[in-house]
Amino acid sequence: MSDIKSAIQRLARERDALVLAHNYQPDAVQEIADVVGDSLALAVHAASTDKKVIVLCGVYFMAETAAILSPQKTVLLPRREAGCPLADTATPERIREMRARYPQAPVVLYVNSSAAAKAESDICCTSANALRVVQSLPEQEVILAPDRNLGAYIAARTDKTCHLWDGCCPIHDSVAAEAVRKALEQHPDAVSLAHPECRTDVLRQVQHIFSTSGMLDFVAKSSARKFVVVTERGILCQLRRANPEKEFIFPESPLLCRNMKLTSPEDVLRALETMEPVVTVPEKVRRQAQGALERMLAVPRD
Ligand code: CIZ
Repeated sequence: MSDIKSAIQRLARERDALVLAHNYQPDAVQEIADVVGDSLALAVHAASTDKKVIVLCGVYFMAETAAILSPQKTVLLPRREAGCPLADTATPERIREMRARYPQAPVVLYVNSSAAAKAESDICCTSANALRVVQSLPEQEVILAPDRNLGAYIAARTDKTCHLWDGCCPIHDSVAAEAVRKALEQHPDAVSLAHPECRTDVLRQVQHIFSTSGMLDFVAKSSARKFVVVTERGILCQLRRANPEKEFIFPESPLLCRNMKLTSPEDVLRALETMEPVVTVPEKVRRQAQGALERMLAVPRD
C-alpha cells in the first residue's frame, strides 16, 4: 500500500472518518477511498454510516447533499472550489420564476444542484431514477431542471407535459454525435452506453442510456467483451477494476471534468489533518432541501 494511502487510513481512523469518492474522481483518489459511487450512493452512505466525519471527494453540491442528509456529521470537501457549472445555472430565483410560469407543475430537480435550489423544489431526482420519480407524481405536468438533455430524455419517455430548463453539463453536452458515430463504426462489435446528460443526437445512436451506477451494473452483468462508453472518463477506473477482462472505448472527445479532477490524495490527507474545509447548509434551507431529497428516496424502486 502507498505511504499516502496508509497515512490517510491512519488519520481517518483517528478522526472517525469515512472517505467517499465519486465515480468521476481521479484514479488515485478512487484508490484511497473507502467507498466509490454516484452522488446518491455517496449521500446515502454518508447518512447511514456511524462515522462522525465524512470526507467527500467530489464537487460542492455532493458535499452539500451529504450535509443535508447528515446534519450531525462533519462534512469535509478537500477542494472547496470544486464546483459544477450545471448546478450554478439553477438559482433559487430562476426556479421561482419557472414555478410562477407553470404553477400547476411540481419542480423535479436533478441532484446536481445547490442546497438552496433543492430547498425550492418539490422532489429531487438523479440520472438513475429520474423517469421513476416523474412517473410517481400525480400531476400531468412537471418542471424538469436544470439539465435540458436529461429533461429531453425523460420527456421522450413519459406522456406528461415536461417544461425543460436550459442548463447542461458542459462535458456531456460537448460530445459530438460525429465522434460517437466514428467510435461505433470503428468498433461494430462493441455494446454502446451513454449518459443521459448527452445530447439527443448522441443518445439516439447508442444501445443503452444509463447513469454511472447503471453503467457499472450493466457492464458487470453483460456477457459482452467490448463497450463504447460515453460519459466522463473517471468511470474507467471502476469499470476496469470490476471487469479486468473487458475492453472500454471512449469517443474522441475530452470527456474530462476539470472540477472533478481537482482533488488529489494529498488534498484528502490535508483535509483530515486540518479538518477543513467544512461544508454546512443553513438549517432552514437544509430542512426544506431534505424534504425534496427524502421524497425522492421514498419513491419505490423497480
Ligand atoms: O449523480 C451523479 O453522481 C452524477 C453526476 C452522474 C451519475 O450518473 O452518476
